[in-house]
Amino acid sequence: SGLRSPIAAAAASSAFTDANAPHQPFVIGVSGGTASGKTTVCDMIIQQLHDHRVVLVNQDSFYRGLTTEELKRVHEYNFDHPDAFDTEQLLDCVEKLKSGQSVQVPIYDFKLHRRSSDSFRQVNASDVIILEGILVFHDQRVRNLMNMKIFVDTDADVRLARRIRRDTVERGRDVNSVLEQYAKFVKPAFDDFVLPSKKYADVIIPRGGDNHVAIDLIVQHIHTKLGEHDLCKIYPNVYVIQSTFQI
Ligand code: UZR
Ligand code: MG
Repeated sequence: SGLRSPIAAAAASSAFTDANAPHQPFVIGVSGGTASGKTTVCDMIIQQLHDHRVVLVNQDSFYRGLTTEELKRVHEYNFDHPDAFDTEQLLDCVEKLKSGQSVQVPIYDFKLHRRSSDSFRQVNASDVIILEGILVFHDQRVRNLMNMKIFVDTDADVRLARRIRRDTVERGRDVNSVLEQYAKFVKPAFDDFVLPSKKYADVIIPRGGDNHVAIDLIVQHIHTKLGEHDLCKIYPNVYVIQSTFQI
């Protein structure tokens, strides 16, 4: 019968390992101050990863709905504090996605400050999971699920200008209330919680979505990582066998 080729041997021995089990998705965390360009960076990464299944999970989806009492004093509510999010639920969702299960992500309404009571967004298992939000690096357990952490670093004046435009146009606010909220909550929370979490980043992108070179580099890296995954999946023992066979 003769010697089998290393590849055939690898394929045969893979029957004893779980070669058909899907590899774990690659989890990317994208953080940065409000209106820094996080969503734009994520969209650009997703566009360039068109040959892979990518899902985007936004930390905003995990805002706790406000109680009627809190709604009466919405101007005193701190949406930029880590406690404004249901981090346990976020953790649970990302853990499930990482293990290949699909999840139901809540739908949050920025105008009503409430969660939709009857509808969810179904998110399916995929190759890449991108977790985006101002405080996704805050909780160590969430951080530990990430294979790569990106911090989008944009000047505060640029962010404030964008924030004003976005909140008035898309989220139904008036300029004065946006500025008031910024001074009272957004800026202090950035200094206390967001900026200190920058130290956990693997990559810091200056100028956000304008930085095409940084995004190209990141996408190349993800492609390399996913490629390694795929090779291990098809030939889980190929490295061992290559070293024992004389070709
Ligand atoms: P991004 N936010 C609201 O303005 N209203 C809500 O009901 C929930 C959140 C804001 C929040 C934070 N804070 O600065 C921003 N305030 O959404 C985060 N004030 O969103 O990462 O897209 O900037
Ligand atoms: Mg955004």
